[in-house]
Amino acid sequence: MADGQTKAERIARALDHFSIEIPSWGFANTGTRFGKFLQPSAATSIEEKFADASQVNALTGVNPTLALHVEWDLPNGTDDVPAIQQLERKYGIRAGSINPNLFQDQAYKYGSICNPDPEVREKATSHMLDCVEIAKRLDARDISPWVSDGSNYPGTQSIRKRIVWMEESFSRIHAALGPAQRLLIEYKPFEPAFYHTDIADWGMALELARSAGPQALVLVDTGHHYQSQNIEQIVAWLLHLKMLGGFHFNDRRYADDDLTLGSIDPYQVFRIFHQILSDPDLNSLEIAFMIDQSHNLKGKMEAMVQTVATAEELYAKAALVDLEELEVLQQGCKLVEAEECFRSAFWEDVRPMVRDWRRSRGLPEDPLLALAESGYVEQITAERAARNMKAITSYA
Ligand code: PSV
Ligand code: MN
Ligand code: MN
Repeated sequence: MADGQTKAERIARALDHFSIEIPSWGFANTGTRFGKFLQPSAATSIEEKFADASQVNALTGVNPTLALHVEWDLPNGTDDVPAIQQLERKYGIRAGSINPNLFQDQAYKYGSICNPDPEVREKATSHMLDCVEIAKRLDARDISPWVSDGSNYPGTQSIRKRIVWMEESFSRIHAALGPAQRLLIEYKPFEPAFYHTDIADWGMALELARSAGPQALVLVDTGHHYQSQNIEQIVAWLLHLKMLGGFHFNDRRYADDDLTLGSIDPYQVFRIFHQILSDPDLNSLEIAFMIDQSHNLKGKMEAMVQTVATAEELYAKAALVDLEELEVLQQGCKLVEAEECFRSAFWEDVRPMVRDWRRSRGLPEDPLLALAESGYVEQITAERAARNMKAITSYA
């Protein structure tokens, strides 16, 4: 490489600074609007989610935190904080981003912070304020709301008024943040709303973040874009503006499919990582890498480990782009040479070097194989099957 480092050294340096947060909901039974196929080994309690996360981290070493969804994981709000702290100690996993739930309560039928009813807006805002308090007590840095609000038919809602209501709510949340906390605003073009969504794209999220205050940033969920949208360009802009707070990583073929990372388009993830790794301020970037996927059919544990390993491999590939050489080629408009320089890193089979890195850090070199050999999935299947099967019966 132009900087005198071997490929293996480059990869080791990159992976030593790599971590990715796993979502508690990735271990629970999930489905589609057509139904759920329950899994006998799925987690049905917050303790089981911590146990699963701890096992994933033991195999990969790069997942020290667990994203929590407040309604699902702390149904009693701040009262549940001591129980979470106990689980943190017991399983050696810290609480990660705190996710408000603005989409399930019946009160949110016509919106949460965009609801025309001021009482509902207040309820949603006060839920987010509770989330800030939960995050403070858990020493969690990021509060990451996804506002599912929108409308299904033209003319049925005032898009303009709803912008103002969001601004009002987010500035109250921002005012409650501690000095080290951040508000990460996620966008999504459609679903559950099918005509307009109040935060439909990165421009809207960016403006809302700016109007909320300096600790508000944008969260990019890779599944939340229209077909063929250039996500790495959005990432480049947010990096340029210093407004990129984090990612929800998953893959998709059609819409917000929440598939395992890189299963459909690994080159896109590589291109996103390249934007980050080529940022001139790379060493001071604070970008939360998080997974947001749900596995209806793949085993929960296997899917999570597979995604983490894929993320490491794609990050390692992106670390191999020879930035100095690429810059010269770009500057000289050497189109084919520049493209080849760029994608030869993508074609490189980094798996042997990633395995070496894992071994040198005392980790299993093949975490998926190690999971299979550990017997963990069989163990949790035996422990949890009865409860999950009961759920299957009651579901039918
Ligand atoms: C919505 O599609 C989303 O991406 C948000 O991040 C939610 O918090 C998450 O999925 C779980 O439903
Ligand atoms: Mn998401
Ligand atoms: Mn999503």
